[in-house]
Amino acid sequence: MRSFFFIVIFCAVTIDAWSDGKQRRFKNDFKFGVSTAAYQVEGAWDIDGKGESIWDRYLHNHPELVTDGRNGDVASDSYHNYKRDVELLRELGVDFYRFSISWPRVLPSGFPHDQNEHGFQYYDNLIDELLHYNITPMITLYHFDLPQKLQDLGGWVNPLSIDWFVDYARVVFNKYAHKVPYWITINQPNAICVFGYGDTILAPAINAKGVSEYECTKNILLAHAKVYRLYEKEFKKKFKGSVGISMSINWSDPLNNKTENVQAVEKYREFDIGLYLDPIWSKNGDFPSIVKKTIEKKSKQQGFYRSRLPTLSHEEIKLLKGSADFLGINHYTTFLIKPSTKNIHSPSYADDMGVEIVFGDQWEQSASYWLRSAPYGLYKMCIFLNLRYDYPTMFITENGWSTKTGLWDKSRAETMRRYLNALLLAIEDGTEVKGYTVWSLIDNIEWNAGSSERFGLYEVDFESEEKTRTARLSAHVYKRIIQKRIIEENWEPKNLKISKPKRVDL
Ligand code: PNW
Repeated sequence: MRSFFFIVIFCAVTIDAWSDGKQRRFKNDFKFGVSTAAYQVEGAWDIDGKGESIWDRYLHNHPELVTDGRNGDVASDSYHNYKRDVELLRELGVDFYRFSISWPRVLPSGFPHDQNEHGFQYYDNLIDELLHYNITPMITLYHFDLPQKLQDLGGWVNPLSIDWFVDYARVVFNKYAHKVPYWITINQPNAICVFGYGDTILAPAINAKGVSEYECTKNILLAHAKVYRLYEKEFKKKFKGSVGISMSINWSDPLNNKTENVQAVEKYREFDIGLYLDPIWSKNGDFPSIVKKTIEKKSKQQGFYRSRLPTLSHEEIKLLKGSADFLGINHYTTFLIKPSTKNIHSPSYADDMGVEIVFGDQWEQSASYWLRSAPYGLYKMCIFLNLRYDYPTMFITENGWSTKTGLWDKSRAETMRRYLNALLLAIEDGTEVKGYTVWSLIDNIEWNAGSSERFGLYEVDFESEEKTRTARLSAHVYKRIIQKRIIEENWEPKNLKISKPKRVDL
């Protein structure tokens, strides 16, 4: 009896304070998957006719920027290991695999006149291997790796990029629309434009602050919408697939309840979420009016002759509105927001927002400086999106956790459970979410962080010739969740050959 009480009390404290301990279940049609991206896993950067991407160029020119010096030249070598990757997917029992196509691997110069059959062969093989084992492919058309040749022409700030992307998408749809039911046009437009054009955090590291972020945003959203309309018009009837876009949406809360912080977070959400989602999901379309007003006013004060935020024409608003079958959400963490006190570069996106991000030090920290575990944020984000966009159909296209090396990744397993619990609560409260995707299947090249931050359910031994993959604890836990469709708080696999370190290795 005593031990029974002990167990009850123990369970109650291990469940999050905001949860009620009730057992919830993922419905049978809820889909589980894992994700990777071409540059981060494929390697083979110049093999079999692949063209140079902006990430090849950027990290070759700046090896000093990569934390541990490991770039994507070889990465996890999925180009040669795709069969092993599919074995892992089978072992996990996932319903789908989200991966991206490297544009310069299939169209080395970016344009459709010059198609690389060897490049397509790789994706033919991967897709056929997946289908053979009943794993559904979910393809991201663009995950950060623009052909360098197109960057030489201005990349996403050139309005012609809209046509370039539509032409590329047409080539890929022609090849694979009959085999692939889920399409994501672009991964994280906000990250591409803010970090790649307005900063040096991502390639192409243009750092043209205050102007290029917004030009890029307009073009990339229109590129997405035109590809959506292309599929809708020419492929949808026949193949019945869905096309969405993946946005980076973390939750944000005020640092504390001071009015200034509450106002700051409201502004932050308009810039961080509204700017990218309103044109597609809001009733009236277009960019949020607060964002339009703020940038217009600031631009005038700064001596610009027009707003740095480009306008959307009536036709463009129409094209964008409703241009997605689902909202892909890459959700990792929660940020705390306060008005900015630092002197920041003006003009810039950060200056337009006028807020500062604080990383909540009450939450467990991953191996990435920006990533802390705050699962309640996933719940709050879902409710916010439901209210603002009237219960959009969603897919969690990324959620994950970073550690250092080591197979005993208790922090990843635990974080995954807690985020999935939060998702179950959000579903119970009406969220229309079709599936959940772990980032990532395997360790890979975490952009500038190289291999110093590991996101894989499977560890990759980058030193080994064959880039050996080994299941971590979290792989076993995810497999069990997929099998049982419930979260068991303290479940651990029996007879696991992973030796537990004395200290949990974060
Ligand atoms: C995503 N943040 O990027 C990308 O889609 C992946 O390629 C990447 O490997 C993964 O997340 C892990 O970083 C993000 O600061 C990068 O909140 C940073 C943030 C979110 C997403």
